[in-house]
Amino acid sequence: MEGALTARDRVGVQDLVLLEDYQSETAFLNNIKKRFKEKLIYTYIGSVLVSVNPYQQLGFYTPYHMEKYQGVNFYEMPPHVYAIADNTYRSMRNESSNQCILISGESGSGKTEASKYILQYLSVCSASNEQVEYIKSRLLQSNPVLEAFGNAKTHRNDNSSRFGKYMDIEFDYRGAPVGGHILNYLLERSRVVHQASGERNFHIFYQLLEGADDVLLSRLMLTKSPDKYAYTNQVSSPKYNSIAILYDNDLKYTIDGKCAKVSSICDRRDFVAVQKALKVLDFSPKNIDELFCIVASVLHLGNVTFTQNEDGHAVVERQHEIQKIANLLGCQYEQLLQALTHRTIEANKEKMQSPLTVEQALYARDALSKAIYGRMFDWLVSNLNRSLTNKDLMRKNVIGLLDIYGFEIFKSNSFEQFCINFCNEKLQQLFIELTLKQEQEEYRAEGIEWEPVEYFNNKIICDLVEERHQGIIDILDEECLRPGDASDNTFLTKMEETVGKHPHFITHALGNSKLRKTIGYEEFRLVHYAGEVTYSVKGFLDKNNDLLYRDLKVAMSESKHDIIKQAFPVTELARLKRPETVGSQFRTSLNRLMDILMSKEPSYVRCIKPNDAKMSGKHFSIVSYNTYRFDETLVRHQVKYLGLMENLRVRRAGFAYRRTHEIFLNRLVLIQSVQSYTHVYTDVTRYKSLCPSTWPHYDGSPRKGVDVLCKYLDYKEGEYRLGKTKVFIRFPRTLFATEDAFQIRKHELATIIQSVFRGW
Ligand code: AOV
Ligand code: MG
Repeated sequence: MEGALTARDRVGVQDLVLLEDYQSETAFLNNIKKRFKEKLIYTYIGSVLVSVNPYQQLGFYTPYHMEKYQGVNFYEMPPHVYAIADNTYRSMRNESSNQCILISGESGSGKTEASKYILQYLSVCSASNEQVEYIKSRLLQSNPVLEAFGNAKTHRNDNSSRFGKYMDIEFDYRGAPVGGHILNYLLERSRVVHQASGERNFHIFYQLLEGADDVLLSRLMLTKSPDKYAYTNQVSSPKYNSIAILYDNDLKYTIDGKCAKVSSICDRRDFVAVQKALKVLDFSPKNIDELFCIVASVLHLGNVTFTQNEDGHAVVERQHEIQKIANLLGCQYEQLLQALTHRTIEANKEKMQSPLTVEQALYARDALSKAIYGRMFDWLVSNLNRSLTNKDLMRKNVIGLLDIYGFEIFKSNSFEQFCINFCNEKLQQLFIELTLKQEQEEYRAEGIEWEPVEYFNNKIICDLVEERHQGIIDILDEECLRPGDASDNTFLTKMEETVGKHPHFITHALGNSKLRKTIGYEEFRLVHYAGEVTYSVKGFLDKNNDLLYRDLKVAMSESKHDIIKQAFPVTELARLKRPETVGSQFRTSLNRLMDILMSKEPSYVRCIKPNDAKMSGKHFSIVSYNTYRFDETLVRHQVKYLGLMENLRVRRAGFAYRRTHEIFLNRLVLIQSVQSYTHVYTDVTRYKSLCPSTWPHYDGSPRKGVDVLCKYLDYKEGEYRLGKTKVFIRFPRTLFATEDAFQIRKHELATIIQSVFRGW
C-alpha cells in the first residue's frame, strides 16, 4: 500500500479528475508542479491534455515512444501528446469521422512544438507506401518553410508564430495520409518594417543573410551583416519591459536594442533546412530564386530614404537602391521610382501626378514592403497547398490541427495584439461551448442524469469586439470609412460613446480614478478572459485600412516575375469596391474557422508556460530555481483563465471517472512501481482479475462483467452507474480504495508465501 501511495504522492495523479480535492486550485497546481519536477509535463483532465513547457529537450519523443503509444488505450499509458494524436487518429478511423486537435495557450507555452509532435506522430503511425511517403515528407517539410517566413523572435518566444495556422491532414480509407491543406490567418505584417526593441524581424531575413553563399548574396546585392539593413537593425529607444529583458535569454543582444543573433537559433542551419524543404515541396528553382529576391528587395526597400526638395516634396536619396529593388522585383525602375514619390490623382477626369511629402513617401515605402512580404506569404501558402494536394488519391477523412498565435500582453500593445487576443477569445469560446456540450451529450447518450455547472462564458468579450454595428471592429471600420477628421482619437471617442458602459471596456475618460491613472489618454483597456490588456489606439486606423497607393500596385502588377505578378493581380486594379478592412476580414475568416472546427470532433491540448524567462531551470541559481522555473503565480493565472478548474468541475460534476466497460475490466492496478515515460510498470494486474467471476474465465458481455465486478468489489449504490457503453464512477477514492486494498492483500499474500518458504 505504501508503495502505491508513494508513487501517487511523488508524481501526482495523471488525470486531474482523480484529485481528491478537485475544487482546490492549490491542489491542482501542486499536482502539475509535482509532475513537472519529475519531468512529467503532461497531465489529463479527462480527455483534455494539459502540457507544461519544459524548455528543454526531453527524451520521450523517440520512435520507441511513438510505437508504445500506437493503438493502446488512452489512459493506460502516461499522458502524452502522442496519446492525443493516437486517440484522434483511431477515432477518425474507427468512427469514420473528421477530427480536429485544438492547441491553445499563451505565447511561448508550447503550441507550435506540440503541433509538430502531433504531425510527426500521425506521419509515423499511419499506413504507408511509396506514394504516401512522398506526401508525408511534404506535410512535414511545410513546417520549416512556414516558420522561416511566418515566425519571429518576440519577448515572449524566440520562435513565436506571427500568423495563425490551421492545417487539414487528409487520410484515405486505409488511414494513410494523402494530402493536406493549410489555412493561414492574418500575418503580423507590421513586423516587416518595425520590431520592438529586443525583438526580430521574420526569421527568413536573418537566415538569408547568414546562410546564403557568396554567389547568392551577390546576386541579391546583399552584404552579410543584418546591421546594414534598417529593417533588421532597429535601434529604437529602449522602452522595453524590464521583466522581459531581465529574464531574456539574449540579454547581451537586447540591451542595445538590436537583436540579430539569438542564442537558441541557428540561422545558417535553418536556412539549409528551408532550402531543402522548398525543394522537397517542389518549388521550382525559378520560384525559389524569386522568393529570395523578394526577401532581399524588402531589405533594400528599408534602406531607401528621402530628402525634401525646395518645394517640400520627397526625393529618393540614393537612387541606385531603387535600381536594385526594381531588378529584384522584376519591375520598371522609372515606374517604381515615380510611384515611391508620387501619387496619381484624378481631378476633373484628368489624371495628375501629385508629389508626396517625405512623410508620405516613407509611409508608401513601408506600405509597399509590408504588402510585398504579406502577399508573398499568401502566395507561399497557396503554393504549399498546391504541393500538398494529391489528385490521384481519394481522401476520406481529415484531422485538422490548429496552431495559432497565443494570447499576448506586451508593454505596448497595438492593433496586432488586439487581433491576436481576439482570436484567442474566439478559441476559448469554442472550448467552453464544446467541452460543455460534449459533456452534456455524453451523459444523455449514456442515459445518465447530470447537473449543469456555472462557468465564465467569454462570449460577452467576443461580442464586444465583433458584434455588428456596435462592436469595436465595426466602430473602427466606421471611422476608417468616414471622410474628414477621422483619426485614432476620434475612434477612441466613438468607442467611449458606443461601448463605454461595457463591463469589459475601460478608458481614461471612463475608468474609475485608480484605473484612470494607469491608462493614458490614447489608450483603452479590454478585460480579456486571460487578463487585462491596455491597447494604444495609435495606428489602429492605418493598420485596419492597410492602404497601398495604387501607383505602387500598378508597378507591381506589371512585374515580370511570377510571384509578384500573381500576388498583385491586374484584376485587383479594376475593382472599384473598397477592399474589406483588415479587422473585418479577420472577423470573417475567424468565424469561418469556427464553423470548420465545430463540424469536427475536437480534442484539446492546453499549453501552459511555466515561467516568463523561457528557461528550463538549469540557468537559475538554487535560490531562484523554484520561484522562476515553475512560477506558481504565473501558472495559477493560466490555470484560471484557461478555465481548467471549470473544466475539471464539469468533468467531476457527475462522475469523475468514466471508461468503456471493456477498458474498465482491463484497467491496470499499479503495484509498487512508478509510472514514467521510460519505465513501464513492473508489477501490474487488471481489474477483472480482482473477481473470481470475471477471471480467469469470463465470456459474458463487458457491461455484465462490470456489473458483477463492481458488486463483488462492494461499490455502493450512488458511487457508480452503468451507462450503455461506459461505467461512471463518482469519486476517485472508490478506485484508489480498490487498488490499495488489493495491494495490501498482495503484500499479505507475499508475506505468507515468504514465511512458508522460510519454514515458519
Ligand atoms: P507557442 O507556439 O505556444 O508560442 P512554441 O511551441 O513555439 O510556443 O514553444 C516555445 C519554445 O518552448 C520552443 O521554441 C521550445 O524551445 C520550447 N518548447 C515548447 N514545447 C516544448 C517541448 N515539448 N519540449 C521541449 N521544448 C519545448 V506563440 O507561437 O509565441 O503563441 O505565438
Ligand atoms: Mg507558435
